[in-house]
Amino acid sequence: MMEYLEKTFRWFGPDFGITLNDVKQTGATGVVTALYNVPIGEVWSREEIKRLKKKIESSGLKWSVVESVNVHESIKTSSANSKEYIINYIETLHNLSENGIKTVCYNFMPILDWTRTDLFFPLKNGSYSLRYFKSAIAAFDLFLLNRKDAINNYNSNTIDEAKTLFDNLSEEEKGTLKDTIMAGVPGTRDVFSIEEFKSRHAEYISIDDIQLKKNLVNFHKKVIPEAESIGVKMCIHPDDPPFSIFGLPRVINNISNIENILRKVPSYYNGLTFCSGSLAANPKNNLAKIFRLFSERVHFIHLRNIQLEEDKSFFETDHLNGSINLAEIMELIIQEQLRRYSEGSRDVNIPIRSDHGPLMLGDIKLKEKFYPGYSTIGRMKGLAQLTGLELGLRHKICS
Ligand code: CS2
Ligand code: MN
Repeated sequence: MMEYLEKTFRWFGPDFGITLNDVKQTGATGVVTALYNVPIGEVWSREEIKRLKKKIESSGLKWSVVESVNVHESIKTSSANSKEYIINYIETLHNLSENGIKTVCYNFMPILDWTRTDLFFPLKNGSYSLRYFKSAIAAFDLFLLNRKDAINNYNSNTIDEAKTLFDNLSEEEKGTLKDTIMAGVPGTRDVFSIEEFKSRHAEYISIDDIQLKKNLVNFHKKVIPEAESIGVKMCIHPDDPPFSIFGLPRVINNISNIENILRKVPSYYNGLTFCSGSLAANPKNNLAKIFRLFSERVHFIHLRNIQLEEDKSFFETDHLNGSINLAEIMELIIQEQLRRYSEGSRDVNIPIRSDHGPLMLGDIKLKEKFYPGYSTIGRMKGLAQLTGLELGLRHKICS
């Protein structure tokens, strides 16, 4: 079976260090992108989608996946104007579908997208990656955000560690920590101010995991039937990290929560983005088990590796080194492809991308250009490693 995975590369636009023409050299044939200039919640017009699609195609690539059509905070908190935002969301899906773009990734994380405490963490080989260090989160929460209930979210060890860490930071380092944690949505250079974050946080005062799940299922009840009718495969991205931060709820974070939520609106079009790096940050998550359970509804794959440190801390590593056995996951992916192939499915070439990559070699001096985690060479290396892994395993499985 020569049905390879569709290799893709996330592209944030020309201001983020790599051109579409360059993407072709990475080995990717597909582009993962979004209309980053449209404010979250507004409709993506058919014309603007068409324009970007044309640009991608004129470079000899395909717009494979949208990542992300972001969900407006009003939908997540189910506040007064959520209905309008859901209507807008559906209209965007229609406009994408009319342009032939049928796979849409999104997430349901309150306020922040992925969160890290260090965007320039040195690895042993001289490259840099991203780190999430629990005590640094606690230091920010307790001493910069000064969140009222923060003290209840950490044990005394973490609080002591956070205090020592904070006391040793210069004013400049405190600013960097704040800007790192408060980084907004990928593909923008926005950073929340403490005040803005606080006021957004206040919107979640009465929203616990149960309520957030309800709001997500409600979103699915409205959106998935529409997506199904126009053939758009929705695939939710897991929370990163997959546990509560700053007392905020998180619900796409483990097997039972994901199952519970996806089961409420059972549809092929209510799918999952399988992101190894996000899920693995909770060592209780069994990635192979999660993949097996949802494999039929995995419409998009993010592979990257992390090294788990002490409880709830981790840093990102090269794709083939770290706490995750990506060979095991790749084998399951190929088996799922075989199953789809034998059923005559049209979705055998599942789009995959190297999710993040180390900042390395010549990219190090260009670091300001890239969105953190999204430099060119490190992701290209990751994609090449994954492609080799796929080729070797496919040869083994299929011969
Ligand atoms: C990324 C996410 O950290 C990650 O795993 O893939 O930032 C992802 O782009 C979004 O959360 C998807 O909506
Ligand atoms: Mn991901």
